[in-house]
Amino acid sequence: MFKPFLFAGALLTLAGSAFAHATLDQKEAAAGSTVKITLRVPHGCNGEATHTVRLTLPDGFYAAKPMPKPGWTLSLDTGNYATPYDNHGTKMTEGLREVTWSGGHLEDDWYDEFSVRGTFGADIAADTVMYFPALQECANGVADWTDTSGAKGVPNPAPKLVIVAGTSGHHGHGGHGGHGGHGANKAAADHAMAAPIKVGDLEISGAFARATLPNAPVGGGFLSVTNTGTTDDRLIGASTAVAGHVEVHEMAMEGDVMKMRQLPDGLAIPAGATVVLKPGGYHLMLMKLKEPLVEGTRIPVTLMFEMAGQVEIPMSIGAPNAKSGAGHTGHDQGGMKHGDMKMGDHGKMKGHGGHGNMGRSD
Ligand SMILES: [Cu+2]
Repeated sequence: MFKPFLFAGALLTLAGSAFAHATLDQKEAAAGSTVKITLRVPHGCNGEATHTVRLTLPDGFYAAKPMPKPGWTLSLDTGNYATPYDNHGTKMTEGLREVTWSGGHLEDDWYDEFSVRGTFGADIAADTVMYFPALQECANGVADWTDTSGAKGVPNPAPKLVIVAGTSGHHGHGGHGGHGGHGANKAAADHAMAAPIKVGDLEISGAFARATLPNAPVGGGFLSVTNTGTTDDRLIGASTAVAGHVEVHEMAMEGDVMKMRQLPDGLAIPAGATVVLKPGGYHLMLMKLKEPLVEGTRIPVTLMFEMAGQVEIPMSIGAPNAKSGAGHTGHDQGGMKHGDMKMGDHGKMKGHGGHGNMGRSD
């Protein structure tokens, strides 16, 4: 399960571009239409058979119903919509957000489809891209299709379709005022905050990083991991295209000196526990940044866990002094933060070069 070569850094995912991607059968859908969307799964996880398929539904895709499949067990996650849906005068505030088909067996060289029917919001602007991030789980690995950046050439693009203008008007839909113009990125970002991303027994939420100045050598990444299982796990590494490499760090006061150091064995995620990476505490250190982290954007970050394997998550870039992600995860993200350190303290930080921009003052 543990694959040391992942630490090469440049390798973001096992599912390289040599493989066909998981995609949607539908290339577009009309705003306001009720349609079936179908995830096409063309291969397994690096040769392994797929036993579980997870499909995350985007904001703007309402009143969804999954299609059961013989041989697979359905499980459903419901939650609040970021933008409530006015269904002919009835305000709908929550619904299906993620569908999991598990316990199946889809060989690497087989093909299958997984469907959900739902309604696209009538007020979604034409040309909005709707992403349906998907994750395949196999005995030892995963194939993730969760990159919603829209960037060309990423190895694991999320399945998507494009909204086209509705053809037959709004069917009497009224009261849509007040939330016009939510673009795909915002909807996806809201959703990334709202729903935890799951890999194995782990649930990851509230991932964010702080915006950096141009030419800043490093940035800090933060998130919460909840281990819902009965087996201890460990965050052993991470990678992202925008950083030369990523380290798992802890930060702690030693006397009156703030020390930051790499955790050579990774960060334990005990069974049943939630471990919070936050400013001033544990964090992902994005080293050798290739470009600045820009507030309001997102970067894909691949996390590697000893037991659960790897998963790619979207990390929202917040303000330079952000204390938590844009969404509310329910966790206390307060407490000591980098901003609590005076700039002068940074000179005393031991164990790293090039961390001068980490603890920019609030
Ligand atoms: Cu650090």
